[in-house]
Amino acid sequence: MEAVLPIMSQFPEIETCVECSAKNLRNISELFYYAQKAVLHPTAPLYDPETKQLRPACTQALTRIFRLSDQDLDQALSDEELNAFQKSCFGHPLAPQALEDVKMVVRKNVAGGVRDNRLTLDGFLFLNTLFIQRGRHETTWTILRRFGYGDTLELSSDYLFPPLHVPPGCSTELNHFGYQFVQRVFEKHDQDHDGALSPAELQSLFSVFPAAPWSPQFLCTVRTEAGRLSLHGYLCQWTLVTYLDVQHCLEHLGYLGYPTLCKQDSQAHAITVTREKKLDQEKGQTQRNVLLCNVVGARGVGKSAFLQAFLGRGLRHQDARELCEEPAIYAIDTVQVNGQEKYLILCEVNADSLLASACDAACDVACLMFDGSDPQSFALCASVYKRHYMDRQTPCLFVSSKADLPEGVSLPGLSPAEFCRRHRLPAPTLFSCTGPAEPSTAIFTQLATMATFPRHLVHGELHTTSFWLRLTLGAVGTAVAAILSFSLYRVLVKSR
Ligand SMILES: Nc1nc2c(ncn2[C@@H]2O[C@H](COP(=O)(O)OP(=O)(O)OP(=O)(O)O)[C@@H](O)[C@H]2O)c(=O)[nH]1
Ligand SMILES: [Mg+2]
Repeated sequence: MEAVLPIMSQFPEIETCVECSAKNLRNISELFYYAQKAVLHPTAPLYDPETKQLRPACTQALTRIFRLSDQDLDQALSDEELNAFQKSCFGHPLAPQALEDVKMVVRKNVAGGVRDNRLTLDGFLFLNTLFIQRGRHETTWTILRRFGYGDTLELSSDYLFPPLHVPPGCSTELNHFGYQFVQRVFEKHDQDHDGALSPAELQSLFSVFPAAPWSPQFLCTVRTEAGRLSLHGYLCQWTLVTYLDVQHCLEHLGYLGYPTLCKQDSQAHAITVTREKKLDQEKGQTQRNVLLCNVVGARGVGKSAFLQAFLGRGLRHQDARELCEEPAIYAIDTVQVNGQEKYLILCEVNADSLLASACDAACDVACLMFDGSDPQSFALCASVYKRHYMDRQTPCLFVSSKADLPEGVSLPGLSPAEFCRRHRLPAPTLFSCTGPAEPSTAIFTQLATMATFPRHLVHGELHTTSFWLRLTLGAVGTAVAAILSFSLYRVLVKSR
């Protein structure tokens, strides 16, 4: 042993030295134990033996873990938070005495390690240093791995991108668990409880990400309240990301610690993959809660203005001018369809690009926009319809924009109204973004309804009436069924 000690102090990377003998079977199991430990729970990535401090990457990872575990954001872990942390990492809470002992040790060794009987970040880091110095680095590794860190102390791609199978024709939505989780995160960071996140509060929410997950531009795609992000706008943003880019959504949920904090295998638990669109079309209705509407039209017809109008912003709205330096190509909000809330995503698509390339025109409903004051813009809309939507089952609505301006002189050929009639489409709807009041929302409800019941509205006005009739009958039917079942329930209760 004497011969080894100087070597050990010269080479700090030597973790353990065990004297053993195959002949006498001395320390054989210990040898394997320590060898295994050196491989599974190496000290080197965590701790620098020369400076006797945690390495920066380890401090960074533990700091993020601390922030995620600090539920009320008071920069310290209460007994409750410590227990929840302990439970998610090790499967069981700490005994009350053990909890007190831990705090006592920290109090003795670190000034400011315990504040108001709560463990601070300094205290938390000290505890982990102590584990490692006492050869219990597997404890720190367990914590790190439970929060998704791999051997290089980065969140592993297995953790950030768990497998999620999305067959073609299906879409992705956050489910009840997902919404509940992201709402909890919102409430945690809404420190002044005013129902909105200020830029500073948003910054604090983003602090567990390596970089801000959403560009500042996103405030342009959701409703805002005087430039601030309300819970509603925030949930819309999550819905949009989940729909458009589920891999990013999984990654973001991973950074927020979903699997650990919700005690699930992965954040795929928060996602619902919808059934194939073909099936929806066969059945004439969809179970999806998130619907996509392409807003297609020639340059300058008012597509961006239409998207902003959907978010309650007229042409001269303050937020639109302050937040949207560049127009966003998406807008998302909720719409009531038959008393049920649906998310509707509007996507601005330039008609030229749709005609020039084999660009994907797929959506749940198409809004074909032309400028009512410029009849020439209709031709492009009609071409897009014929090229992309005529043979599909996608419902289409022609919208005549800038209805506040005088109607343009009609050109020879089919008028928009005539075109729609020939193709058994609903008559063009007039729309305007100007005016002192918020733009009308009826058109967005109409688009969402068409997307929800694709087969009914696609064949035009005549069927529209019977469709609304059926909807009404459906609603009456539901009410009758509810009354019947209620009476039945009373009979059952009475007969007991
Ligand atoms: N009077 C009037 N002007 C409108 C209306 N909607 C949009 N505009 C104006 O029309 C112009 C073009 O509007 P945008 O919303 O940028 O049109 P766009 O289709 O997105 O244009 P591109 O993205 O360039 O293809 C702007 O100057 C708007 O102010 C409206 O309802 N009434
Ligand atoms: Mg635009």
